[in-house]
Order: sequence, then structure tokens, then C-alpha cells
Amino acid sequence: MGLGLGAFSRTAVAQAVAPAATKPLPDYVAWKDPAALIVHTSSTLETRRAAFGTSVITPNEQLYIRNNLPAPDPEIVADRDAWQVAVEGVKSPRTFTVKELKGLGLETTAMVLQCSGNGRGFFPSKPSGTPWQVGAAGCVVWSGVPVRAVVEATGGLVDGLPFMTATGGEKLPEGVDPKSVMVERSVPKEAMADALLAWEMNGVPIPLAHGGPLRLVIPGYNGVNNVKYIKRLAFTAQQSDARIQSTGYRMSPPGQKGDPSQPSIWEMAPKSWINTPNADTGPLAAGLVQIHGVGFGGMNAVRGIDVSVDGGKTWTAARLVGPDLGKYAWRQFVLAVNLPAGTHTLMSRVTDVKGNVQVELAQNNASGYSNSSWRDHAVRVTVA
Ligand SMILES: Nc1nc2c(c(=O)[nH]1)N[C@H]1C(S)=C(S)[C@@H](COP(=O)(O)O)O[C@H]1N2
Ligand SMILES: [Mo]
Repeated sequence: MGLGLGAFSRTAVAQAVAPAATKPLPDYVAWKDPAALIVHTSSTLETRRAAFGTSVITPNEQLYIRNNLPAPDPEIVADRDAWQVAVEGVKSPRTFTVKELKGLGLETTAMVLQCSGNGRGFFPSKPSGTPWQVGAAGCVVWSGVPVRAVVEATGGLVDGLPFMTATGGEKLPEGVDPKSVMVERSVPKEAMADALLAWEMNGVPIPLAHGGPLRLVIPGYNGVNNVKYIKRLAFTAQQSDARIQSTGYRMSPPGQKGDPSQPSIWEMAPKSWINTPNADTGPLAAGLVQIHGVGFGGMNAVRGIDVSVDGGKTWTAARLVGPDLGKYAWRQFVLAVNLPAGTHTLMSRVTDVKGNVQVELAQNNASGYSNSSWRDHAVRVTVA
């Protein structure tokens, strides 16, 4: 797809703003826009700050990728409607094909998909893991059946099962303990309220790399909980004992291993950042600059986004621009500012409708998760 003239023109435009060299795109995402992405490894691709556009939605060609295991064989999207998911922990457990799910209901939800390690690259402690900056995130529109409708169709929840546990459909490598590699995540069952079993994203069937034929999406929750190629959705008494749940994705104090007593990486916190101008913009001419970026509340809608051009001493309310796609989507903001010659530190800070304000400083933690710090996300620009 998209390898005609469009690819040439995209490349030509993006080269002007993104000259830095990067590794070639891995085969399974060869259809992505190389100019928009930083290829960290074959399983971690990040959207460049300078590549985020101003049309709210992040196009699939530009969206980040994070895989804990190699993506499954493309044969699983050859007949999408035939993909099966087992539903358990309900009164009448059963397996559904995607075709059957399509008969149960339909909802469309815009939401921020963000890796919990987004912003890890800003921790001075240099935690191990991909040093993502801002681009392990995007705003995506998903279509699918509400999990609530699937639960209703299976007779309702069995009592006393506080978690919703989802299992990814990857083939596991042989010779290792499956629990050490499988992607199986548990969240509080209340998270099902707005969750979907989705088959479409941004207007097309979900590409294999993003979890097609079927993906669990849990608006407001960190990326890892949005299990791709889902093959089992179970309401469970305990959280999964897979490593990715029990010791992985925990807010562990620096230097400590993860363990089940520490908070799991579930709900996202309010966060915003400036996309333009940025480090790739080059020297600006003195005069009016349109500072724009994105902000989201995590679990709540955005009330407002403020911008500072003096390193966080004073703040001015930015204007929210573009369509409001609901409380789980990000809002775009713009502020026109007259910047005199010199070097300036620009930052943004979002407040949600409940009054929660984006944090100034991130909580340091062993794996570098959940960096929402407005200080860390500042951009420095020079005006000639
Ligand atoms: N089955 C499966 N689901 C998964 C993963 C995975 O490796 N396998 N990675 C998770 C993580 S850590 C993130 S951040 C998101 C990334 O989604 P994307 O690659 O579609 O951007 O998917 C999540 N769901
Ligand atoms: Mo992630």
C-alpha cells in the first residue's frame, strides 16, 4: 500500500525537517513512512516529534510500534473474520469469531495510545529500555464491539472475578518458560466500561503490526494493556502470573526489581508537549511564532493547556484547536507568541476537567515508566 507517488512526496517533505539518519524499516512494517519514524530496533519504532501533524489523528504510517515478541505470521490476517477469541469468566463462556463479534455491536472511540516508557529518554538516571522521547504515542480512532456487549451476550460476569485478563496471540519461542515471554495483561474489571474488541483503526482493518485481526483497546490505559491479536479475554480471580504482569510494568523504586505489590502500569496521567517549534525546526526569525502541540488527560477530558516561554515561570492559556474527539483523545493547542532574539525554553502543561495538573517532575523509577513531566518535555529554540 502507498508505495506510489505519495511515498516520494512524503519523503521529500519530511527530509527537510528530519535529516537524522535512522535504521531501515523492518519488513513487517515496510509500509510505514520512514521519514516520520526513528527506528530504535526492529520492535521499537518512534514517531519523530517533528512528524506529528495538526490533524489530531496519527496516521498508521507514522504511528509508533512496540512489540515484546515478534509479530505473528501474516497468515493470521488472510481471513480476518475467522480469527477466534475465547471469552471466559462469564456465565456462558464461549469462543467468538471476529465475524460473530461484528454482529454483537459497534462503537468507535478515539484515544491516545501511549507506551508507558514514552519519555523514558528524559530520565537522568538512564533506565534500561528504549529511550523514547515523545513519539511512543499517537491518537487513534478504533472501531469494534464494546466489551460490555460481549459480556452481556455471554450471560454476564461471574461474581468475584475482579480482573480482566487478555492474552496475545503470538506464537511463543520454544525452549523457554511461556510465562516469561507471553503477552498477557490484567486490568481491574471496571476498565471494561469503555473497552473495545477492535478490528478497525483509523478507517482500515487493523494492520498486523498494530494487532489485527483483533485488538483489545482500553481507553485511558497505558499501551501495554492494549493487547494485540487477542486470543483470550478472561475475567479472573487473580492477575496473570505472566512475567509481563507480575514483575514487569511495575512502578519499582530505582534499583529495585518489580514485584506484584508495586503499582501496575494501568491508568495514564495528564500529559502534554509542544511539537512545533522543536529541535529540528532550526533557527527561527524574530516575530510571531505559532507554538503548537498536544495534551491529554489520561482518564479525564482536557480542561485547558497552558504554555510557558520563560522556562515555567509564567503561563498563558493556549487555544484548543481542531475537533474534540472525546475524553480519551488528545487535544491540540496553539499559542501565538512574539519571541525576541535569543534562546527560549518553551513548555506546555495540561489540566484535566477534574483539576488534575500535569506534574512538573516525573517520579523516578527503575524502568523509566510514566514520565509526564512538563519540565522534561520542554523544547529549546533559538531566535536569530
Ligand atoms: N500481543 C501484544 N500486545 C501488545 C504488545 C505486544 O508485544 N504483544 N505490546 C504492548 C505495548 S508495550 C505497547 S506500548 C503497545 C504498542 O502498540 P503498537 O505497536 O500498536 O503501537 O501494544 C501493547 N500490546
Ligand atoms: Mo509499551
